[in-house]
Amino acid sequence: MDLKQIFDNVIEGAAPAVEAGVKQALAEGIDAGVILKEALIAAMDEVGKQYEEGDIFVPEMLIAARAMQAGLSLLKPHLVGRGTESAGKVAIGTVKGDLHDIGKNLVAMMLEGAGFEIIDLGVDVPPQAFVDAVGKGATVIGMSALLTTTMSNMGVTIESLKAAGLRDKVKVMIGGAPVTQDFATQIGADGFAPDASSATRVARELLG
Ligand code: B1M
Repeated sequence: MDLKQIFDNVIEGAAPAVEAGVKQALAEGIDAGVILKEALIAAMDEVGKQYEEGDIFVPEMLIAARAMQAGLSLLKPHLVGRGTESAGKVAIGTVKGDLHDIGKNLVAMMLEGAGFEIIDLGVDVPPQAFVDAVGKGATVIGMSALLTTTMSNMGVTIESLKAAGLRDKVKVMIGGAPVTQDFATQIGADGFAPDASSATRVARELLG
């Protein structure tokens, strides 16, 4: 299976062809992590570039995202391990105003694979919902943001945790394309991860 074909089909938004390609690649023994990185994630990067250059618009971007998700769901069983003992409970969501969820879902999937229990708060998550998750036993709050206009809501959530007297009861990890370690330090987050596999490492480190 040529991974370039899966890459092209994601960009075209051809979900059935992406599914068929991913199935074939897996059957041929190509590593799920390689398919994810070289075909699916690489294609979304290209989609982002084309959008930025005005070659495609939001509908095309959305159709490509759906095709990516179709491929991702086939990879999930291969990426997620079978940990039995919980490594901690992570409440994860995309911050208020932001609807991007592919990266957040990928991070949740990798954390689940590493033995963490996941409370998936979804997208467009208001600060109070993260605060409420601490009451439901979350030991880590994971926030994702893809827009420069929504990343400030991560800081707002941290302030809400402080106001609720819960800041020292939970670790806060953040990530997403515009997020940096400097930004994490600036808003007082405990950890930053640039990608899904380092998110697992960071979550483990945060819980000692
Ligand atoms: Co949007 N979008 N989008 N979009 N979109 C971006 C983010 C953009 C960079 C495109 C561009 O201009 N090049 C741009 C943002 C510019 C900016 O803020 N400076 C943009 C824009 C402008 C918009 C709209 C405003 C467009 C419009 O309506 N005019 C709009 C906003 C809607 C909203 O949220 N309110 C919008 C809408 C959409 C769609 C709905 C069409 C769709 C999302 C579908 C979905 O998610 N279900 C979409 C998409 C697909 C993208 C791009 C093309 C791809 C995002 C993606 O899924 N990447 C994106 C361009 C790009 O990023 N190249 C773009 C793949 C994913 C695996 O990577 O999410 O970065 P990522 O996650 C990584 C890491 O960041 C990290 O790990 C992940 C895996 O390695 N990570 C974490 C993420 N979260 C983490 C959390 C952690 C740790 C690590 O700890 C908790």
